[in-house]
Amino acid sequence: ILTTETAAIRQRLLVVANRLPVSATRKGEASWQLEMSVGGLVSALLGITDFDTKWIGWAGVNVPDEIGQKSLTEALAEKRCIPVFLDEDLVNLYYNGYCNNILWPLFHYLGLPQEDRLATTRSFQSQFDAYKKANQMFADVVNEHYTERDVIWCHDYHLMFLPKCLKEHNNKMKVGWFLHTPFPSSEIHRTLPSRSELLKAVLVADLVGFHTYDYARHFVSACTRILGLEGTPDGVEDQGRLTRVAAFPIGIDPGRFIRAIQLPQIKNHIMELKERFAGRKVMLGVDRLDMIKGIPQKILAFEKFLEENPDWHDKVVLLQIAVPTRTDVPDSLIAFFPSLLLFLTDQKLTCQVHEIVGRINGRFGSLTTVPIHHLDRSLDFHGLCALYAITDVALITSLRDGMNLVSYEFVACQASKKGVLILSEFAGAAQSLGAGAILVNPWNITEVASSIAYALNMPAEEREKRHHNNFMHVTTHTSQEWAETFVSELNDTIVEAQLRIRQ
Ligand code: ADQ
Repeated sequence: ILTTETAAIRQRLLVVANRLPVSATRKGEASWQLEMSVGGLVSALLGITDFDTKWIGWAGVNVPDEIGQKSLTEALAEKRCIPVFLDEDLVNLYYNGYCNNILWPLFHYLGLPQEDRLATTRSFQSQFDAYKKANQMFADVVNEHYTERDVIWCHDYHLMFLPKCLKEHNNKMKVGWFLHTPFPSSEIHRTLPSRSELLKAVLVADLVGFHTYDYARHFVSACTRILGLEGTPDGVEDQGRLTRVAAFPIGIDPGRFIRAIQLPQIKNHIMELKERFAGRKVMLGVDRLDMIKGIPQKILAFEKFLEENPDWHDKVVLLQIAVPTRTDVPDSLIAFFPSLLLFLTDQKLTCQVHEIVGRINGRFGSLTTVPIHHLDRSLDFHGLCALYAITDVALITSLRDGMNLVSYEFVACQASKKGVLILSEFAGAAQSLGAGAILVNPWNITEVASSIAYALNMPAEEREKRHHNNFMHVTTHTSQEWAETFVSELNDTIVEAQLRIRQ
């Protein structure tokens, strides 16, 4: 019944994510500047047009006063966004603390912070309490805007408590939860002090989704081993109630990139870049500046390649674009939670990368050229497309990555050049682009260096074949299809559950 209804009307979709797709900057008491944010989730959801979509999330800014909150709510309404207002202390404990200091590294296999035991217990508990409180605040905003027949799609590790908060308020809500990061092996997840509470809160959702089958399998194992529940081919069962667990690999909106590189102004930009790097092969890395993206390891591998291949000096350039996205961890928080020092903050990572790049450019550069151009900033969409289009070899060496959309974007822009993709085997994308990419272990610098040599020397025929495989995948597994599949599976799951109850 539900599926017939949803086919007839454009279903309202409430997308709930920690961050809204726009960032707000205050320009006056009641005036705001809104800018699109950079990130994988935003890129993927931009492609969704089949639903009547509203976003609920934090606008990335502290707004303590009523005038500010009212004016920002109005400004965001025009972008179909609804803000959740979190105060500074809560953001520190919930976002910088529990989300980015505990869950993010743990889910990417970097483990828990190893600090003084007493401090861990104290800071861990306050961060976890803040996490639950923040999730409840997101739920309160959803409850305020919810109408019957809406579908609620909760996103990512920031909101693992949200399904529980929502269903406690209204058990009839249709709630799906999707994780954009890897879900680690149950042996890693079981080290988390709040391991059971988090799993139970997620299991309240009707549908739980991951990028790959492996992540889904790890989640089901965690539920069976830690909670003692039963894993079935469809998901996890608890006293007759099934939570459906499945893989929904994300994609991009390929048409947006394919159309962009045909635009006259981008074609001009492509010509300029080609002239600028004439006589040299271009290698490209585009990442958010984050430990998990393996930027230092990538640059060290490039250095090894230069060391071992003197013929390539002056004939190849690596362009590494790294946008800092989490620069707001304040010193006061670091003083309070020494654990933060054990993970390189963005600033420390930037310094480390600058130091390595400086050393390599000093070692292999000349008066006229350097082998690495490293930019710590975001590029606009057109600039990014032009760079993708002129690239001979894309180098993506994430130490772990839920999926990695940069690899997809690169492939979409390579219709004429048919460049090579070197891709970490620890990125979810390795499972979808494995047939076309050269897969590498990013920790093995010698292997990455020899893959660079292989990619640069690859015969045209092999390049074209590999590109064709990748291009077919990227253009048929789109973000639109990803969202439609998830939401229709969520609708079907609920219909099936209702039928089971009636029987
Ligand atoms: P991210 O970790 O943000 O996403 P990714 O999937 O690569 O990683 O997406 C990054 C996005 O930001 C891309 O659309 C890219 O174009 C853009 N971007 C990155 N650097 C940029 C720069 N310097 N300038 C401009 N744009 C830049 C998380 C998970 C991923 C998962 C996505 C989606 O960590 O594994 O693929 O969500 O689920």
